[in-house]
Amino acid sequence: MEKKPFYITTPIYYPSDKLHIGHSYCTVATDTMARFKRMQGYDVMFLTGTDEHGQKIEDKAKEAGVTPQQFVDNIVLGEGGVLDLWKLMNISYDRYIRTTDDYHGQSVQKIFKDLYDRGAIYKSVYKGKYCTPCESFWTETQLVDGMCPDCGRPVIDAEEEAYFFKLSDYGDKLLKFYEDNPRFLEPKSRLNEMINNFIKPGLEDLCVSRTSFSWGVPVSFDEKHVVYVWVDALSNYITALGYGNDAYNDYAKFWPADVHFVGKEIVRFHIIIWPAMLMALDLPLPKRVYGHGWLLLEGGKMSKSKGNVVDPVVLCQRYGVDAIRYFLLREFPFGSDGVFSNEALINRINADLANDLGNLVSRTTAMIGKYFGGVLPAEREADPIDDELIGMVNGLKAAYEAQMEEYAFQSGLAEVMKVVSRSNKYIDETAPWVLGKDEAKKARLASVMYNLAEAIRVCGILLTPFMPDSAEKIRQQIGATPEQFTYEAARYGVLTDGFKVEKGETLFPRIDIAKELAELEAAEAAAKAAAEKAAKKEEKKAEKAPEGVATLITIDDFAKVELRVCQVKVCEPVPKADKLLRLELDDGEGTRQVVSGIHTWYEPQDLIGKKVVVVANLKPAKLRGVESQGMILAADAGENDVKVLFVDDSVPAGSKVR
Ligand code: ME8
Repeated sequence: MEKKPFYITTPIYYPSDKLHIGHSYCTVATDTMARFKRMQGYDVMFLTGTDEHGQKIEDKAKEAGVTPQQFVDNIVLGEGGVLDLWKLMNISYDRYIRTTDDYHGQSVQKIFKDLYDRGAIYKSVYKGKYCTPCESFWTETQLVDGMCPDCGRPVIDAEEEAYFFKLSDYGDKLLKFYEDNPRFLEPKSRLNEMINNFIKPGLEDLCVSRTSFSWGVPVSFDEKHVVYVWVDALSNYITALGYGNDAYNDYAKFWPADVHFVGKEIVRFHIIIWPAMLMALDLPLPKRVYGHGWLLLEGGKMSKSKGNVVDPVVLCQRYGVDAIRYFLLREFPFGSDGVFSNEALINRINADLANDLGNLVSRTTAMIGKYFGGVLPAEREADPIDDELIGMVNGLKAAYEAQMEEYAFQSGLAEVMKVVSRSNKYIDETAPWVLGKDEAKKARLASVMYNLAEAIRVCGILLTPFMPDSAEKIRQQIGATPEQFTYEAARYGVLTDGFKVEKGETLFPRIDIAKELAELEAAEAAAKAAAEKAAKKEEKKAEKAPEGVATLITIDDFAKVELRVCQVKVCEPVPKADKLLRLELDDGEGTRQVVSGIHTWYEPQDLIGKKVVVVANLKPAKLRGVESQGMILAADAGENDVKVLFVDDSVPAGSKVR
């Protein structure tokens, strides 16, 4: 029978910085779901990738002194880059798309042209607010305290000729679609927020092209425009299947997607803009969008700019990939935010993996080794005490599946761990060490061991999507064949006589929490000290700059500074500020007020009537509440001495200094 297709995606990441554990969260979840669906027998397409265009990347590349392509290549393909991280974390994607891939660019051009030809895109003038880091346009009303509602950073005014997508046409259509498809967005709670904040106030047409930078897909019929990054990025979900290109031929099979997993802050793009684009193109809409929560760190979202990144590579090296994968999906409900801490991580590893699961496997394999040389005899003796455990083992798959179908990873794992705990309790109840002393109880002991082996096997199968490597080790230790370790085999009674148990390495070593936290703290302090040292070095370099190591500027840079001769008319100390003088200057055009920190070296009478040089186009600033409209030039004349540059009296006030 032909397998049913299942198409699942992660957001495509901005390769503007190294990925942090927050990014790994969604990818691990998607990977786990993809593995679960494969295990269920679906033909899975798991897509991930990188969103490589936009002003932010262009700016960062410039800062780094490389081309944008080199910049993204380095972060995606370079050592320790995105692909290395996904390999380390055992991410089994079927396809990786880079928006800089040629085929994707061609498709985006076609999609844009198609939307234009259908009248869904038109040319006009853009006026509004733009958040550069988020690459998002906002209307005045969408700003929160004048700042970007997504990231809280300042926005800039923008005005330029641009193409617009008629998003305003889609409000009612989207509302109807949500109503007809109540499970389109999950968790449901996010839908009201979207409707109330974005759709009810009225959707505005969306600016979908830029001319202020060039790092993007050019609009094919108007090449000075590049396609807005979100139109470029969202299209990846179909271009990666071959829509509008010959690179792949999977569109008919996999579209519409079964689910897009996305972080909660980009739900808006996925349930408003993306469906509207698809409606305009007359294409089917994805079946579901799941908006997961954020991993927070000390109350704030993780991000490099906030300086609180947790490096997934370090975590995987310290605790093992599977322990990290398990923790991420067991600790936090997928739809809600969760606070990440090293302490919670270590506690979870110790409690669930080392104590419960690891112990169960090692105790059981050790006992089967000790009492039966690794192979159970055929003769068994059941007891009513076994029934509860056997019942739980038999019911586990259905309970787990019900949770997994809802993307409730945490609850799916909880079901498995219930059986693990029950098995440990079963060992205490049956006391195999007592049975082992009595030759007449061998058949009973064999039965107890068989039940434990079965519980471990079934749990191991269901843990496979979460911890693929550890599950495989469990399979080998318990002596199950690959056929006895399939999803179909996740029920009691599959192990047949003669299976051979091998006690293997400890699956999850216990972590000494006090020692580990101290080590982490020391490592963190060392990293902080190193960062401070590097910053100081930079500062020193900057301080030294005027003495000759200066950054070279061009004559055009210098021409931007307006230096003017001014005559001091009034001069007096600024109250409650020992070092400041307030001066009124004749600058040739009128009076200008300047505040200067030279009181240590000059009294007002030393200055009145004198002519000085002033930086006249400096942005006004307030010093102790007094506005200063410029800066008087002075020289550092010694260790602690400053001399104002006076100008010959024959030079008229207002003369330009060049
Ligand atoms: O948004 N916890 O890319 P991105 C949980 N290029 N998830 C987190 C997180 C955290 N601390 N930090 C980031 C983009 N994420 C776009 C997507 S899709 C067509 C384009 C998640 O690299 C975030 O919520 O900024 C988002 O879903 C994903 O990482 C990628 O973020």
